[in-house]
Amino acid sequence: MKDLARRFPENPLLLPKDISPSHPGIQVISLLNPGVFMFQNKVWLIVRLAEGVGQKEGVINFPVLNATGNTEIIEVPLNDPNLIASDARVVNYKGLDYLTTISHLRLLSSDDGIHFKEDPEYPGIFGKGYLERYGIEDCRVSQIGDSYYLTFTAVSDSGVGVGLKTTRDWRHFEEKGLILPPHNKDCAIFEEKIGDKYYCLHRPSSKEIGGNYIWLAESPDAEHWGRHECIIKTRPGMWDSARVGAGAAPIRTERGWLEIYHGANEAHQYCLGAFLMDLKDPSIVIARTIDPIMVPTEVYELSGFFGYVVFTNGHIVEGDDLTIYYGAADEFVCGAKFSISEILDKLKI
Ligand code: MAN
Repeated sequence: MKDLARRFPENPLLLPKDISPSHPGIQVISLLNPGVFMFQNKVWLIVRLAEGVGQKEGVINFPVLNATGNTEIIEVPLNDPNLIASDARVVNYKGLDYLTTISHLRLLSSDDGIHFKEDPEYPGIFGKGYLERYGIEDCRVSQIGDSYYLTFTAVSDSGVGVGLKTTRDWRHFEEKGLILPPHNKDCAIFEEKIGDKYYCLHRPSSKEIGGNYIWLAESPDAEHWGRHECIIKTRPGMWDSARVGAGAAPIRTERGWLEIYHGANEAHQYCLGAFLMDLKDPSIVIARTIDPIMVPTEVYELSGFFGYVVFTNGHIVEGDDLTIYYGAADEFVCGAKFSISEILDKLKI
């Protein structure tokens, strides 16, 4: 299917083998879903590294952080009747859910937006404490004034929620704790106030009544959130029928706040779409794309750790040019360019 994305010819920009694991005995399984920001005139990615141990025949391994903060590997025979392992990303063992990998975040920078490298002065950011026992994932970065707000998925046996840190220099971080409790993820803070309020998009989920929808919330300080409103739902029979979630911070355009979001169907196939919110009152959704603006089509999007996935939570805007960085097949980091006016033209009331 033809989409609106102009993929970088250099894709994939980063593969798991390009980054060293956090410690010996563990392997980088996937490199994915980078937050993106400008700092010191460079493009930076805050990339998710999902680590685990290579699979051995007849058993499944999954890592957890123990009470002392070290990674422990649990190994279970595949024929164990207490094991449910039908998704590459999660397993259920003795009634408890575990991830097959544990994620942390790494900082990489680039002068040209294509070649990225790590700098030892900016070390990795790891899950801390019992609410991040299964790791931290999929960080969005919003720049407000000279502060950067990092919203990320905090995963533990207590659930999946949204954590917040702030920084000015990427070396010292203020820990703001869990700002949205389980089950919640995909939180993107608007980069400017509207009136005297901060706004964010987020994605609470319900297994019973309700679903995986995009919500809007407001806050006096970008830390404490209230007045939640459900603004974007899944659409039966369409590419975004099972789940939808916000990408990076909404983009201010003349016509409204433009948000790039991911949607998945029941077969867990992830595409990207867009919607537009009113500039003064973002709870009003003015328009939404019918067809996806990006569909997995390339080999590196169709097969990998979890195939048929394009997922973005970071971008750079320069005039009409939108450069998104995205996770492909839950394994690689890639880049693509869009024209903002072309996306706006596809929006339907
Ligand atoms: C889903 C997937 C995984 C992720 C978990 C926890 O299962 O998005 O990649 O690790 O949720 O957030």
